[in-house]
Amino acid sequence: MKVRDFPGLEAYLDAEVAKVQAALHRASERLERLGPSTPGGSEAATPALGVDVLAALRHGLLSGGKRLRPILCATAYVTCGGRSTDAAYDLAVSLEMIHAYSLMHDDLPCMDDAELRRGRPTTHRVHGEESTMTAGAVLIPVAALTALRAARALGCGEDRARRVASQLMQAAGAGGMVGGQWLDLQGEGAALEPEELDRLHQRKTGALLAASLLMGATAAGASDDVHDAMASYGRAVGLAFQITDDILDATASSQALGKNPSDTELDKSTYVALYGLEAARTHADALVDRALDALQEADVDSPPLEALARYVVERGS
Ligand code: GRG
Repeated sequence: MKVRDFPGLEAYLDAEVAKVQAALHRASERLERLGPSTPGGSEAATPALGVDVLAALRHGLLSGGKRLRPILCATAYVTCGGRSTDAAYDLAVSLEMIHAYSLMHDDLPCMDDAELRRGRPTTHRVHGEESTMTAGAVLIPVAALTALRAARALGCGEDRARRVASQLMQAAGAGGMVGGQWLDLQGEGAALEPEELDRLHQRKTGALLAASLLMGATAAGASDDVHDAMASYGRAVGLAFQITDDILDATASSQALGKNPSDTELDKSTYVALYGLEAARTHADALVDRALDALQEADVDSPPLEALARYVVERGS
């Protein structure tokens, strides 16, 4: 299995971000229909959402970010034989919806109380806490429905479409991101053991990144071997991503990160505190090797997935 014509990582990321952004705009247009009717538009019955909530949604969903999760999903889909169509990116942005909601809620005063995200004031600082809470919560069912509909549009039968949507919801739920965030909040001020830190981050950050690969592979109807390889790649890259996040939090400027480093301030256990900078880097690199080995063992030859795994640990923000 080989993905041909890889133009190099920078050009690849530019092209992928553009396709993800287009899919996010399609999704956002659908969300706008939940609001009050626009001048000249059809007269809606009672709008489901107010203009302030829609503004918070646009802020959280459309502005910036690396778009790594949808890019991984679309790349896995194409690597496993799928075609790079609009529906593939509609599926991919269901992951970005969950990611966007998680960042909007994570930045709230009751959680990390952050002022800055992606180089801009956080959503609640601009649109208020109520609108941000609501906009984030709305994105959860919208993401599930987006994944289901996109998988159907890609020609997955009903069983496979439901499997894809449930992979997303499982990664987002108590055994995944929400459970990991809860462990993270509980762990503030405590010195976690290595296994506890791994468990926390495999859920909080790793689960959604791993689901990106799984959803792409499942939607494309990958064989069991390739599916397992994508799962192993996703788990390894997910943890490598978080270790790198900790390294960046300890070493990069607010300007480079587009957010204020917060681990020390919030007294969180991190891979850097646990292992030191150099050992944390070595650990992240070893995880990338593990991810690439998993692909090789299943005969998956995907230059973009290889480059994306390296990018996860070499990125500057
Ligand atoms: C109510 C307990 C409870 C949970 C709600 C808030 C929440 C769900 C989960 C938080 C999950 C979270 C914030 C994980 C951090 C993941 C992470 C490292 C984000 C940064 O991702 P990037 O670098 O961001 O991909 P960009 O900006 O590029 O999209």
